[in-house]
Amino acid sequence: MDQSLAPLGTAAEAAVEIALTGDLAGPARLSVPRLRAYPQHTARVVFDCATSGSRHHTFTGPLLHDVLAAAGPRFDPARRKDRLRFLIAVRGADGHHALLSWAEIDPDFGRAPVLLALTLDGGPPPAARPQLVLPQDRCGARYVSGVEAIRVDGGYPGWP
Ligand SMILES: Nc1nc2c(c(=O)[nH]1)N[C@H]1C(S)=C(S)[C@@H](COP(=O)(O)O)O[C@H]1N2
Ligand SMILES: [Mo]
Repeated sequence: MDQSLAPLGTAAEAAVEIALTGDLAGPARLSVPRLRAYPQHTARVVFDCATSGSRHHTFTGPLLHDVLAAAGPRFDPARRKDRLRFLIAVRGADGHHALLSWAEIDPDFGRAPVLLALTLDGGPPPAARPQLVLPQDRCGARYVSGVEAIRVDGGYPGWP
């Protein structure tokens, strides 16, 4: 069975892009073939939904950290303290959005193996778009599906 988000090379797959913006050397539109070119990881997760209870799923996809690091966040990679200001906002097509800190997914800090999943239980995720997967979360609310945009921010608004 084809494990990709939508059959390779189809118009449906080609139409799926994530806008990646913010304090990055290379703001980009991420296509599914580009996301598939990163090492693919598997996460078997259990999360609790306030309305539907306990959910068990298997997701595969690239690490969010690999994808964002490749876009060149504007910090000095050699200085760990420089990364601590950075926030990551992930938005779904329905407007649902969640924040992560850079440190949460950074291998030198929280090391959370967060995925931008391309498959859910062997098929496509909802809306045939990537889904954010946070194995460290007990609750499912940050598992943003239908990911449409990711913004990386290196400044805390209102702070000098
Ligand atoms: N885009 C989007 N993603 C979303 C949500 C949503 O409302 N919109 N709900 C979240 C919540 S509350 C849960 S528990 C998980 C799993 O939802 P499901 O059980 O309906 O699949 O999806 C999350 N992802
Ligand atoms: Mo939920």
